[in-house]
Amino acid sequence: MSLPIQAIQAAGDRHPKPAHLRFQYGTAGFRTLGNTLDSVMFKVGIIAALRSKKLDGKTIGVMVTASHNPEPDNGVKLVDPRGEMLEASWEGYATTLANTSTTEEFVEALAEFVRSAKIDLSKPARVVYGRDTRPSGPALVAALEDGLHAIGAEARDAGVTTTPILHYLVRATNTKGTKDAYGEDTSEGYYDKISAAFKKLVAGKAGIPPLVVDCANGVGAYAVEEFSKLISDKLQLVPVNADLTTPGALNNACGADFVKTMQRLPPSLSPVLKTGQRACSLDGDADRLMYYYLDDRDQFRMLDGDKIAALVAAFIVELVKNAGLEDEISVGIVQTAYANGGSTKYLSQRLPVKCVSTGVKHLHHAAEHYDVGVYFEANGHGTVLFSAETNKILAEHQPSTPAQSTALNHIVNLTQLINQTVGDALSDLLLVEVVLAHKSYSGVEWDSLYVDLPNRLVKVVVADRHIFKTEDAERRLVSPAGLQEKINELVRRYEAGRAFVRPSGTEDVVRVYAEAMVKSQADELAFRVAGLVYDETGGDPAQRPAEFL
Ligand code: G16
Repeated sequence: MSLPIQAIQAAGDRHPKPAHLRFQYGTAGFRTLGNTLDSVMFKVGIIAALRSKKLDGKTIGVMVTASHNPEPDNGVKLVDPRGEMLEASWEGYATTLANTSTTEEFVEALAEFVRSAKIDLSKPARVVYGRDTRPSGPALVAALEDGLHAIGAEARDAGVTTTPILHYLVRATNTKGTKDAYGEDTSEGYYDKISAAFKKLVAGKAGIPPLVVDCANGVGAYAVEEFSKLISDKLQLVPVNADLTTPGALNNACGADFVKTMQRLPPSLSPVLKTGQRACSLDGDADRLMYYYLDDRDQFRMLDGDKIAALVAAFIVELVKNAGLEDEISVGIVQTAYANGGSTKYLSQRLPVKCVSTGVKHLHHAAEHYDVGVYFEANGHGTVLFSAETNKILAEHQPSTPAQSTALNHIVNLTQLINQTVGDALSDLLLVEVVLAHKSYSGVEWDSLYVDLPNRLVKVVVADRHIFKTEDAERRLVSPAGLQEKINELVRRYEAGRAFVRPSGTEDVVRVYAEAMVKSQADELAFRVAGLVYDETGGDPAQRPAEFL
């Protein structure tokens, strides 16, 4: 069987590549201005179908989203059969195919790819796709559908949905009717599975205070509404920033990325949040979660991905011990260079901790090496993975006391509550609420697990971010040559100083992170390093941002 060249050619001509642009499958797929992505979407439809054929007709996911990015951006990423991110080698193929400049070139490159990747075209192609609420979404989905149709894929439209639900659907579809069945392969199945586990875990826990949820004016608002219908007798979710119609509102002065970067309350929450009350922010596709509260002096206190990891890991370790399984199941943590020095110190005194490059795909793979792998990026993106062996132990373990039996049940329910395919803001939110309810913690007790080092994140707009290359889990620059030495020289001048520079994989910027013993010093270090980055790339001195000291 061969490729339907004519159909691809005819449809491809309706989706020409903008001549001057180069696309790259980055940290989380292709991501750039939505109005430039038409050709990419068409090609991704075909690539997704080929990925499915390569994997014997397993269902592949396609999510159209730019997550935390501003509204004019959009993007697309592929989801592999177990709900995990696309295998790394295919990112390169996707980039090559997306950059073919004419339909003829694309068709030729496809034929060559099918040959070299040994794809059996007689296999079926199955794809499920969804999108977030961005206005550019429907047109991009239409281009994707053109690609899927041209290659004859069996496609299922999951509609407007969160990224984690799309990942769930992929895994649930592929495991349906097997011993690894993950749940009903519908959104309802997702909500039912998670809310049922939540209710079991908080059974008997009365008086959980209401939780304010900043939905970033994105698709998470729907998910909050759906969960509310199912769990409001146990936990009242109070949605704010659930405006899905005002142009430009998505992620604007709200959402998880705003909170993490600005380290302050979204202005829209000021009138809503009371002293001591906890609240949280989702991002535009509901895969990140940041918690926070106002302390007794009404100061903003942030509980980020590192704090979530510490809270959750300690809880699981305690349950494992109470279940009598501490000799059989161990818990490990995965972080990135953005993890606060305070959290790394606290966690590594208690558990094995590994540092990997930014991007959930890197964390996910590293976490798979633990019996229970807790991975969170500081930006609130993460989940917990239970290995197959751990699930087997949990299923076979015979508790010898009622207390052991209770702890075992709790762990089993956690495996159902947690969306193990990818970071999921809603599943993580319910997980945090379970732990807080069990520990009788307010934000204050949770926050006091360890003290964060003051830190600062800065974005630098440069002419070409691709000249920045890193090593050692992005903690050291190898290119441009000599820049790392200059950064080291600066860092040495600050007490508890640490800084690193890396190119973003989702925005056209270079990111600078710095921390130090005192906030003003962390800010100063970040801006000094940003100044070095700016100068290094030949930035115009007249345009140099004033704050880059
Ligand atoms: C994506 C990735 C995250 C990553 C973030 C920022 O998040 O899934 O793992 O931390 O981008 O990446 P970068 O610093 O390379 O821009 P999201 O929520 O935007 O999909």
